[in-house]
Amino acid sequence: MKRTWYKEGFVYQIYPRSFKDSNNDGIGDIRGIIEKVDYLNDLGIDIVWLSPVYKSPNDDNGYDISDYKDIMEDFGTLADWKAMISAFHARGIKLVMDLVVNHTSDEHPWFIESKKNKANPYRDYYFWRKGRGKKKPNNWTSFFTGSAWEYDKITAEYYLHLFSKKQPDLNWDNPKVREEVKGIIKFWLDLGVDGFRCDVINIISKKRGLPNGKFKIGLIGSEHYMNGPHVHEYLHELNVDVLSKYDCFTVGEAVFIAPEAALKYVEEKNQELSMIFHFDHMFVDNIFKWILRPFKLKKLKRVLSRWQDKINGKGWNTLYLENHDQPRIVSRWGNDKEYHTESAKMLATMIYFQQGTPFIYQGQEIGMTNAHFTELSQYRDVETLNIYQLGRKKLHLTHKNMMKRLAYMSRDNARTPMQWNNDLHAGFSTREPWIEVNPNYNDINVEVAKKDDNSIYHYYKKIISLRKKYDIIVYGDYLELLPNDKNLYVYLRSLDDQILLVITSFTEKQVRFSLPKTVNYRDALLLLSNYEVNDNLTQFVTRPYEARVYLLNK
Ligand code: TEU
Ligand code: CA
Repeated sequence: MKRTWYKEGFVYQIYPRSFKDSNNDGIGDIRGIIEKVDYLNDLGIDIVWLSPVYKSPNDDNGYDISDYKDIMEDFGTLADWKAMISAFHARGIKLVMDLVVNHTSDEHPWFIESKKNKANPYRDYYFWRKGRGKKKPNNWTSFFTGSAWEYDKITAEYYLHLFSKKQPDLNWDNPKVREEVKGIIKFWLDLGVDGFRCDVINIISKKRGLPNGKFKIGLIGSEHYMNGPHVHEYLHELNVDVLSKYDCFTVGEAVFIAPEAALKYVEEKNQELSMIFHFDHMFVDNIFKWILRPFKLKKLKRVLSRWQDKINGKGWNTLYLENHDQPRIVSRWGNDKEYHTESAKMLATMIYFQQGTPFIYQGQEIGMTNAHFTELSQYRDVETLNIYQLGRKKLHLTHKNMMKRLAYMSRDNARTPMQWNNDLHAGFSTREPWIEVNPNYNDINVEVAKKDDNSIYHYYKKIISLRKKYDIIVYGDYLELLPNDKNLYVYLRSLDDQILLVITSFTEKQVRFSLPKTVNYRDALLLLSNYEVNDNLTQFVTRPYEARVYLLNK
């Protein structure tokens, strides 16, 4: 395994709209991030992944880009951005930008041109097709519900959009499109960025002819673009032509992918991506996100162990529990009431001692919870609002039923403003923010957390520092123990003559833990725990959501 900084670094994701508002217009911005650079440095993180800050009409909060080489007015200017990257670099923090190139905004000049007429030189930057009589060009559906085709009367044709209708898909088979993307990547690398998080990158290549999808439910047509026919060629081309010339890394967001397929992207010899985000563990408590099912620890363990086992030694994993598209983990698999602190710490322990680059999402380090919104009008997210309409109008589900699903899964759960202190609007802004602040900000905020030695914040800080101190946490091999236990997740990492033992309990019930006889060691050191520990590690009874990490010497 090649050793390198992006495997060793701890990544912090910033969702700029909700991080810190510097000019009090209710929207987070780049100057706000600059105010918090020392906060991030103090936490110990090494890399920042910044969600999109490019010019955008904000149909999907910046994931609909109208100018890839400039900054959204709400967020500031390119000069502000330059000041921000300098502030990061001055503290040794790297910056990763979000690269959203499966689609542009419909307000991007390329799309505006391509709409004009069929002969326009930009026409072929997108997928324009005639209808089949009165019907759409094919039966594909969008990630955000409804048909993936939108009719445009100027040329009486439809264009493809796998996300909202303001996010037309780019045609990567057109070499000019690939050259444009290379230009964008080069532009930011030359300004000093250290890498990219590549949005929905495994769906950029669509099957020629755009045939109808076989399955009639779910994301119809997806078999024709998930890990599509030329995706590996195109990513290899970007890598060889641009990325490989810089000291940078890429993390690709890959939807609905198995580890075997993931390896093709991340095996070092293939020269495509450095690592990917998969979603397998995010589907443990739901099917297609909106059909909820009970969380089962055994399922989670099976999924995570499979990813560890298949990628280990060949590629590199990512470790995450939250991002701007997922609900808050402590509300999801923990207990955000009686055991808020214990369960948030346990979940962090469970994931961040595995092999892979760790990513935390803003607010996760203080245990921010779901928003618990009760009115539809409190939601802002385009996906959330669309799914509500689909549930009500097409499936005839009750308002109450839909609100329950949203309260659990909506992306807005992660998008409420960062909770900095006890001031009005949690110190995020002095003005009413674009989305409501979680009312629990008086108890859960950075200022309170910093003062409390037992806080989730200090626990995260400890995890981050341990990872810097012990190579085994970064590079050790993974081995799961007790796979049939319904309550405990226990695993080992091993490197040379050391073993790391991670024990986590997913229940408030007491569970008897016994270390399997196969684990032999001479001495043990407790590196981390979410309770005080006075007993022996070979056998003990767990407390609610208990977590322990031991370093064993063979
Ligand atoms: O997300 C793609 C994706 O598949 C999902 O996680 C998405 O958020 C949705 O919940 C599917 O049900 C990426 C971005 O992370 C997301 O914010 C964007 O909305 C999307 O791509 C389009 O750019
Ligand atoms: Ca602002």
